[in-house]
Amino acid sequence: MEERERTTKKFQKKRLSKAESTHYARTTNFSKSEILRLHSKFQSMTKGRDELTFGDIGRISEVKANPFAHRIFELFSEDGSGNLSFDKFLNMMDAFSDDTPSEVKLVWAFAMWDFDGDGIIGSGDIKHGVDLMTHSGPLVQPSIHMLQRVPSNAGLDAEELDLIVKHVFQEVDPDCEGLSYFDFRRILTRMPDFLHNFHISI
Ligand SMILES: [Ca+2]
Repeated sequence: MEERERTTKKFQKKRLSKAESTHYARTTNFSKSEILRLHSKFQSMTKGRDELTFGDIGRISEVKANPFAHRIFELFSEDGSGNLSFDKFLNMMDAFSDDTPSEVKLVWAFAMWDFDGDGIIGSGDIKHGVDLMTHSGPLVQPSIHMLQRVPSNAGLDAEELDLIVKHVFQEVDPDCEGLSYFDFRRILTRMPDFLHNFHISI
């Protein structure tokens, strides 16, 4: 018997009630059967615990390849810890599903880049994002034009990082006031690939 099957057998999977699956089907883009499948998957990954941690999922290759994966977990968790209850896990999967309107994805993409949560994407946020992108896996989130040319795993030093952030701002925000949600939306709507790549499949 495979190791994974043995582990899965150690706990009893709970089933969602009809009322719960109906509620989730109403509040997300998923059908009831997709919700049941995601619930079963959630329980397999947490081995029956109430919360999914990044450690439970971080080994999945698509997640591993996304430099923003941990940031996304933080964003969707209730307390910013990165641990997700089933509700929050479903919210995350919903935001990244192909049926979710671009406008909703843009709101989440903006929140993802606004690391300090002040409602503006400033140079500190860009720096943080570029740092993540260049120190983790391959680039899977093409972003502002300049960032697309940053080689993955470049391991930039502080000076190089500052230079890239400066270039990004010359391109998108010459006044250096930081990007509001509307600035961000204007830039990204010129880049249809960005939102096309804004998905997670598990
Ligand atoms: Ca910010």
